[in-house]
Amino acid sequence: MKKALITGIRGQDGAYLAKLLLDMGYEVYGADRRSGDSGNWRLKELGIDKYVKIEYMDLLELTNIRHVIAKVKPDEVYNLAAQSFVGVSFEQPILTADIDAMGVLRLLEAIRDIKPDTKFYQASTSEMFGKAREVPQNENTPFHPRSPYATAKVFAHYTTQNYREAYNMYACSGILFNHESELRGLEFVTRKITDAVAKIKYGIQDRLVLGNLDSKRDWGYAPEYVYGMYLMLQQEKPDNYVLATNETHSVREFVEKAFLVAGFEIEWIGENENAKGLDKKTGKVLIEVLKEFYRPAEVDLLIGDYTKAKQKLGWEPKTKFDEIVEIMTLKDLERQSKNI
Ligand code: NAP
Ligand code: G4F
Repeated sequence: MKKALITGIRGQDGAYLAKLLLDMGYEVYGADRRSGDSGNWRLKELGIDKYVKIEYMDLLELTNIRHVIAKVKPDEVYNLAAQSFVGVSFEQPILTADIDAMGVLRLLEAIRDIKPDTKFYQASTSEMFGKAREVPQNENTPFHPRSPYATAKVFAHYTTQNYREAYNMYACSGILFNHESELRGLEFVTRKITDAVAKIKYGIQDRLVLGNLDSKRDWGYAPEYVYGMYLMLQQEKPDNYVLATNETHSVREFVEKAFLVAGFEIEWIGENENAKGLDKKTGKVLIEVLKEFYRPAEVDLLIGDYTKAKQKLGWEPKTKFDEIVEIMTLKDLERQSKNI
């Protein structure tokens, strides 16, 4: 039985990856920084909270990481833990760097010292491309990070690559474009939208307040992306891979589609920060824009080229934009109808 240690087990990707590996017969250990039982909702929704072995581990604490690596002796480590919200990284840049950059170095050092044959996956991100130098972006596109989150992730990405080259460790980096699901955190724009649409539908919320409606993302479906992470660790040699859909859509399109799923047609008036979205039938304002939700530096357009993952891993995205919006909105409508 293979042993996997997943950091960030209680996050969106951690939960889906734990389910996938358990289904494959792995013994799954989850690193948890003691966020309490309320943080267990994803593992509960997937029905796996009883099957994951929890180890208390915080990426800020080197001795703690060393103890867990020595105790579990994992075959594979998937490092998904991060301060993963770009917006907050502008408010907490030092904490973000400590977790997302130095935390990875701590983890890699512990593995190198204690169990160097461990296969390691690092959760890199399309945010590293930032003010993108080319469209679409692939594994060789230069980085131009636009947030403290992205600069920390660039450090972690190069550190992972360096441990591969310097110490011959099996260390992979998955450069994943945005991936969403019913288990996405409420702070991210997609789930913020689908949750609000459902609450508006059931009269619990009056309107949805957003930032930049015109930024564009390459949104895929999270369960498919965690399968890509697993595939990366099953190859003969470690490498970097982009996972994406090669399609891009704006926040505005996401809003329109999600409201449509709930039976509202949106009509826009005004531009940029003065934009408003009205219910075409009643004229009621359902969407407003607030400067507060804009970022000091924005990533305007992301679109990924997953050719290498397709050729070398046989990985391809299946669920595309319309279906993702529908799945997420229907799930939030169901949650509101049951008052969950
Ligand atoms: P997420 O839902 O925000 O989960 C992140 C997890 O990291 C949370 O469970 C959190 O624990 C944990 N964590 C935070 N700080 C920690 C610390 N100091 N020590 C230990 N654990 C800590 O993120 P996600 O969407 O699943 O993303 C997984 C990873 O992929 C992240 O590294 C993210 O940056 C990266 N990524 C995500 C996407 C995407 O679109 N989802 C795309 C590219 C890359 P608590 O539960 O205690 O808060
Ligand atoms: O949903 P977001 O917060 O995701 P973002 O910044 O793209 O980051 C996510 O994907 C990355 C992969 O590229 C991950 F590395 C990262 O960990 C995270 O999972 O914002 C998406 C876009 C941004 O351009 C933002 O400015 O939506 C825009 N937006 C507009 N209004 C908003 C809002 N974002 C949020 N969170 N909230 C708003 O009200």
